[in-house]
Amino acid sequence: MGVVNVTPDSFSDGGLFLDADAAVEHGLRLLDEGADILDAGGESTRPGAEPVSEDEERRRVLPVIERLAQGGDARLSIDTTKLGVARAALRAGATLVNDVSAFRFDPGMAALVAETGAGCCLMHMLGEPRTMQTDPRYDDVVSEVKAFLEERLGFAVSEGIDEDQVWLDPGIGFGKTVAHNLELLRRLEEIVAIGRPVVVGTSRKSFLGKLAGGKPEGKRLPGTIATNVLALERGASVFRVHDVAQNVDALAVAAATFSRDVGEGAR
Ligand code: HH2
Repeated sequence: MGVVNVTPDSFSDGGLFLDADAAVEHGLRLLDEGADILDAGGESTRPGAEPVSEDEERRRVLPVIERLAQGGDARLSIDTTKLGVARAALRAGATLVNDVSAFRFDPGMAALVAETGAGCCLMHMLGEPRTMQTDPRYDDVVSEVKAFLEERLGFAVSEGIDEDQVWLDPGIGFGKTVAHNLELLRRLEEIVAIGRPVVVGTSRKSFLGKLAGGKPEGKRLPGTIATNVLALERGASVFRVHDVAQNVDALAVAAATFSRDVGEGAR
């Protein structure tokens, strides 16, 4: 899943693709690099981010989704917590709603997903973006995230969403310390055991910088790849990344190794 941030303030690429032409061009490049899904978002969820109005969010993402949808066979995902934005994006050609609040901020989102037959990704976050990194605490982060995701999956199904349409995400970096993120990755199998495809989003996140001696966003690709390979081995299915080409190569090699398929080149 390639990230298309149509925002001025995303933590690693804010302002680069705010213009619709630049965002579409970026999306097409990510597809060319091997992305199967493009995840377009018009509101940053970085720690401390200020909320964006619905009108502004629609203005940013809709032209991008409309134009990418005309392009052909890419699966388009809308990264939003707002019902109005999700509805407009699904009409414009998106088929997946990536809601980092897991339908908590707007419970009506579940009915929309049910009605349209879209897919959804439900992610764990502690509270909300403005405050989530203020001293996050858990007794057992993995059990608590797992219980949250099971409860949200139950809510989605009770609202009429086909269980097969639901993906789950432990929400790396969303109200978690470095130790919490590492524990979630180390014990990812426990989240996978819920039985739905698991999405992981470690790409360029700050814990990778901290673990590598204080690297800035642009230098966190090696850390991103390390976590994605590990997550693949522990059963993750979808990898949300900014740097598609490099992650695709790393995951292809890792996947071939895990299945002991040496591939044509090595025979
Ligand atoms: N992370 C971000 C945004 N959306 N969605 C899912 N499902 N999982 C994630 O881990 C996730 C997400 C944060 O990354 P980014 O979009 O690059 O930053 P920003 O929120 O600042 O735009």
